[in-house]
Amino acid sequence: MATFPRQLSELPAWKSLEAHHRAIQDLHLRELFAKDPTRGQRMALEAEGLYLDYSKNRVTDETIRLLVQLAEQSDLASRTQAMFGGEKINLTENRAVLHVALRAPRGASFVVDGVNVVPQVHAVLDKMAGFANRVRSGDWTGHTGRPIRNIVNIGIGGSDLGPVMAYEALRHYSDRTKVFRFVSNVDGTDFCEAVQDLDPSETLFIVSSKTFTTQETMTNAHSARAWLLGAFGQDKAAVARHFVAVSTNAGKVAEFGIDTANMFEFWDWVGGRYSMDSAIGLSTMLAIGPENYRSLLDGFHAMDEHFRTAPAGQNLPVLLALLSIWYANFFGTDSVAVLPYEQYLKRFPAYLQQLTMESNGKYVTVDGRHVNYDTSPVYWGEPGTNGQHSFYQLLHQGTRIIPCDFIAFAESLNPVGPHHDLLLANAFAQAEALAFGKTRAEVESEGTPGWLVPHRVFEGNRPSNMLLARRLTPDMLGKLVALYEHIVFVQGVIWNIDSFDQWGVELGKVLAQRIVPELTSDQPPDLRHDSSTNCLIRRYRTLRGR
Ligand code: G6Q
Repeated sequence: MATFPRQLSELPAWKSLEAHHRAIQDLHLRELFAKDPTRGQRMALEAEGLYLDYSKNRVTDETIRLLVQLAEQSDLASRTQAMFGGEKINLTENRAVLHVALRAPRGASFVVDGVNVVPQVHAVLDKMAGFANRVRSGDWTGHTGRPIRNIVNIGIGGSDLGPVMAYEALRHYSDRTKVFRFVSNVDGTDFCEAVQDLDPSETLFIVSSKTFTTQETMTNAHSARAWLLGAFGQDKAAVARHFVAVSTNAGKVAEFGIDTANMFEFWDWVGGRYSMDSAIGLSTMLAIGPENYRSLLDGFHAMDEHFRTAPAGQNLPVLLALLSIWYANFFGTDSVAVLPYEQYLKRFPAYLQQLTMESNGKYVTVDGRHVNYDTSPVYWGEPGTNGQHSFYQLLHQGTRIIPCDFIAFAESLNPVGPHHDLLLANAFAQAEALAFGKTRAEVESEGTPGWLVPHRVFEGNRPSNMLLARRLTPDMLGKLVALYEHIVFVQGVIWNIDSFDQWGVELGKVLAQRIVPELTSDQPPDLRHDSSTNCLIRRYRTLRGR
């Protein structure tokens, strides 16, 4: 695999964008809309049932033209081909990046090391479906013959955030007779609270871990096993009926005591944060059933195809990635607010935080140089309208510009009274207010006393995207997630970084291991950290009477 000896900031399109930014940075959205009454219709894009209004961005047609040039000069087309072609584009781990194969239809072909992986993908999906149907129908029973009513996913990071988000997002489609819980934190409270009202004889644990060595997950899995065995008089035979695993590591799964017949496999070409549609989605399939799960995968696949084939200027992920780069690298903004006006998407911002920041929070290029430009902004957010009563103050009148992604649906899954029209009115009104603000003249014309006027003026010119779809379905969730996956990919290509490794996470996994014995040893340990860490360890030991 070749490296890419180019300097982003030396590309002609980058230089042109710098000059263009100087020329238009003070243009106000009010002027842009006044000059072009068709802007709202023109600067919109629809693909796969997802409508994007990007007219409230601080861009002109020239900006978009130059950004598309930047994508071209960054070899986006060939890098995209390399990903879909199964090349080892995760350079630092020497791995292919083929989450797109996870949602490929039966009969498609994605090749890794000369092998078409799609049949393996479907073999696992079929095995998952067989298992899910047995659990959902009550045919799979626990140790004492009782059907499973509670499903607890144990996993962390990529083995947790996707499943949690998808369960919450698709709750409307889920089997309401079952209880779903998710345990991730090594803090014992997470596990204890998750199981405190559950009957062990009706509880199934899914231990989800790509490596099956992650400290948090293995600690929680061992506590779960102890909890279960405690209820069954230490009868180890119970484990096989109450534990299944999702992993790439059959050896470790067997060592834990889980029958590998009840292990659902995935592969090293699926990164943790790109794995919610692999077997890591077993809890999602148990919740919504295999057919809805297939529809989720079809949604992902439809967006993959759009991304792979649409020209840059009409390509949703490419355009959104380019706009994010426009703000992060030329306006110097350092965060993006993701604002779903859909309660079911309450965990979507948290999910996106890992996807975006673990992928693109990097300062070294693929060829090992320090970047001389910013990479991923901080992604954060809360569902509307709650955010409006908290941090939107800063979005409207703070000193920083924070580009916003609004996500809304025309139809509610819970149509009750006037709620949905009110919800959507709020989403549209917020985007409008951010863009156009409220001028001094407007505030004065309302009879506002002079001293209060500055406080009530809104400068506006705050950019946002509005994503609007008909309804939150499994298919649409798949499209939305794939949209952001590909946004992250395009950003990474342009920033010339490896979006698929996570050395920062690996560091944390190692560091804590060294301190554990220093906290627990009977004898005072020989501490060789810095004075702050040494002091904290000693104080903890004193507080714990050690
Ligand atoms: C994701 C990261 C990380 C990972 C967790 C859990 O891309 O690699 O968040 O998912 O560390 O790892 P395991 O699935 O191996 O337990």
